[in-house]
Amino acid sequence: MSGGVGGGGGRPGRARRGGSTGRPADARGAPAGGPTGSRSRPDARWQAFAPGRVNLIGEHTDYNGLPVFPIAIDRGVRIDFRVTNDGAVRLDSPVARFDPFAFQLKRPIEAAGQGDWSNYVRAAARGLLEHGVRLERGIEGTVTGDVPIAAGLSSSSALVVASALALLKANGTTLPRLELAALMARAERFVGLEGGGMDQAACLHGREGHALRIEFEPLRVTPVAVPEGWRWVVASSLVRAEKSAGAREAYNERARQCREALGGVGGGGGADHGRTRAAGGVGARRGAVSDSAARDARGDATTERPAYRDLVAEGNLDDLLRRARRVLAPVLFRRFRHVVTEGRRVALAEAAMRDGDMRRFGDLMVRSHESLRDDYEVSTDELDAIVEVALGAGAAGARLTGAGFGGCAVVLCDHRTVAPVMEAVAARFYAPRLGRPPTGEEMFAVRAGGGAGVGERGANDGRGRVPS
Ligand code: NG1
Repeated sequence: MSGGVGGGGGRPGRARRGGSTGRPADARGAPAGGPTGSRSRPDARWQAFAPGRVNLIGEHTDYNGLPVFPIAIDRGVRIDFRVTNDGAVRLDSPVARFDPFAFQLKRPIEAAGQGDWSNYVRAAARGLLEHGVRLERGIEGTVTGDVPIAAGLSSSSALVVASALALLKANGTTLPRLELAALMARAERFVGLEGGGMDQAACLHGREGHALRIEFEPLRVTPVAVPEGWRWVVASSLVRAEKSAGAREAYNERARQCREALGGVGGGGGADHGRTRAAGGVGARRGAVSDSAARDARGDATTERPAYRDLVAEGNLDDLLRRARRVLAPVLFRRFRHVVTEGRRVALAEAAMRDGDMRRFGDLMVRSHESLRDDYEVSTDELDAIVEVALGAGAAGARLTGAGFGGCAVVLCDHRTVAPVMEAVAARFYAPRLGRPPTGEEMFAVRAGGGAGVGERGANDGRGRVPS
């Protein structure tokens, strides 16, 4: 998100990991803003916290109705707030480029300009109101956080979810987590991204020490214990993946191409899908085929066409791909191949994690990256370089995480390889580009953390979680 919140000086009582500056970071990972811990909100009785996430495998599958396999991370977005009785939402941020804003819950909520961070809060409020939640009271407070922005770590959904939890608390009401996750996935589309439902579900269902298999239509979340000794490292490519701006079109184009490819393969096999028009371009039949996740997220009318899930479940993947190659233009075929093989890899990766087989899991991460690079075309030279250096230094697996187009890579190591891998990436990727070692905002180890919550500020347990 460009409009997310960066930095925050750490949550109260929470120790920062070594290497962190302890100050907020902008999307390039450089320290930004002031010493935000000093912006106290003595009148803020409440605190909402929502974590970012790192997707371990299952990329660009959620909006195609196929599973994903992320962890919620031990970094997130926090809103310290008090309740207002006039229905106003007034929020600020210690980060200079995020201007304070205000809007009224009792009037129609319009979008602010493209890239404006308030849109994520407006999206949450609109989503709740359209769902029939009565929001009589507003919130006034300060947003802080330590998820790097526009990095594919879902700072945007963390802000959406934290805002929703704050508004629900202010109005003395709650929603079941699954319902809220599906609702916020729809709501976040207000910013113009045809996204799936992974981020909001991961944020709300995070569990310490667990990865999350998330399935769609209906939304389901299954925690899977991360084996002892598995270590995750996140490394920024130093390139922003601005989903509220530049990367949005490329992302939405992929979603359109997937729908068109599905129409070609599922729609009887004889059609000339994409062969006579620019793939995913002006001629793409947007909305003509609605896959299950998109239906789930958008609440669209149902369609008789099979979903990706049905095609993958039909059985032999090679047969399916042979059929797809016959009927699809090359670009659409590659998009299709990524989606269906990635769906298969998620199932295999979950089995590898349950077996404690790091090598197998790592191999699947590498195959996922190759597919995202070659078939889905969302990687960058920088992401490829991080993956190559990490693997060369002994990592079990590495891949881009999130939508791509910049953002971060995630690397799987064991306790012995984590230090040499981080040293190699620092020396061979960051040093030539930055002329200095990376900060703890550019490369850091993450753990699978707990889910979002809201409660009294004093109830924070020191690890950023508050009771829901
Ligand atoms: P990032 O760019 O990592 O926040 C986006 C989508 C996800 C998913 C991934 C690609 C939103 C809010 N996020 O995530 O749903 O599609 O790309 O796997 O739409």
